[in-house]
Amino acid sequence: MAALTFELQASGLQGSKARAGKIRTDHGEILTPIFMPVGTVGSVKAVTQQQLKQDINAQIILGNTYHLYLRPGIEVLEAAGGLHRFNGWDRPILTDSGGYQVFSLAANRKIKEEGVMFQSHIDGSRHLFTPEYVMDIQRAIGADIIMAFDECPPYPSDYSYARKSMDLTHRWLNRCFEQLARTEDKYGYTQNLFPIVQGSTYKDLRKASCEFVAEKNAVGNAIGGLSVGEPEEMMYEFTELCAENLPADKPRYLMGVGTPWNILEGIDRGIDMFDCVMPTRNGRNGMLFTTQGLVNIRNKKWAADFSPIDPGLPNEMSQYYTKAYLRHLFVADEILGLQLASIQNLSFYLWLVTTARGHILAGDFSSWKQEMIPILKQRL
Ligand code: PRF
Repeated sequence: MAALTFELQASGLQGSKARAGKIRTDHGEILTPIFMPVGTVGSVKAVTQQQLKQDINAQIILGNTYHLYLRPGIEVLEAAGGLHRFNGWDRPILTDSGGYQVFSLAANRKIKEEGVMFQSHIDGSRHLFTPEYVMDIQRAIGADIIMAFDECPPYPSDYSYARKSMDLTHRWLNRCFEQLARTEDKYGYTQNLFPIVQGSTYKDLRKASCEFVAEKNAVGNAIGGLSVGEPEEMMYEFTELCAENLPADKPRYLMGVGTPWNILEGIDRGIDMFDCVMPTRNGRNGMLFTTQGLVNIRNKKWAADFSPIDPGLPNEMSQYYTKAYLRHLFVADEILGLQLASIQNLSFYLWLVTTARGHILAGDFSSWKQEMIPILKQRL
């Protein structure tokens, strides 16, 4: 069918680089800026697809090549007719390439020109991920947006390692595009490849990587290698530098970011897409993100607080249940607690980007952001 397109609807108001736009895919539209809930193994943990649509208003979710390849495996996914059919999510899906997970999860990994040899974190079995194979796997998973196979160097990395790593990521990127051109969309809809900028925390490398990536003229571009332990200000500085050096008419995706204030700062610097495990992972640990600030729901102070979980969110769940009840569920180790906290946090993240979009279109994003950030950071 049709390649992904991006329509810019507003940008550059009040001195901000924030943009509002519309991405079109064969599985529907995505209004940007957007946050994408992470569904690593094809499931956004503790949340049903119905809740993702009705309560959370998710427009696109993530899957992960490394995890889906190990379990359930591409044979099952192919037999199902792709991940959309398998998990029942009929809106867009983006899959990360597994590069990042191979580095963070797998054992005994060895990086070579050819690709990465690693052992599964599940059963120790040996595998080789090459850029070509990772494209084939993502074809089989059937994501609408597939990510290039990259190496994400740790922070800090010395200059010489960062440069070698970036050059390898670039050579792998060429191989990703070649493999994609040699193969066909698996399930009748278009699968779109996003390249990833690397270059660690070196300005000249980042610029060179943006230039290399921009020349690919892909339908969207990603920034990797940030939010890996560097100071927040440094992440913002490099986000800005990369956004400035990537095409303005294509969506920009900042991978694995971040806190609510990181997201607003990213939007302000021209980022359109975000993903992070934080709302779901922290939610399962009892940390809530709300329109009023941060809540540790296990805290005794909520024991008899019968106010809604989040009076500022429009979704029914956040209005219907009380903080006292949710605290009780956590203290009693009830699985419903994990569900409600995950829905709260994802609803909040989607509210945040949707509200940001409204302010970008209204032309007052900068002043709204300045007002919001201290509220989002405060501990209730
Ligand atoms: N590369 C890939 N996935 C990622 C990252 C990256 O650098 C990051 C870094 N924050 C998160 N997820 N492929």
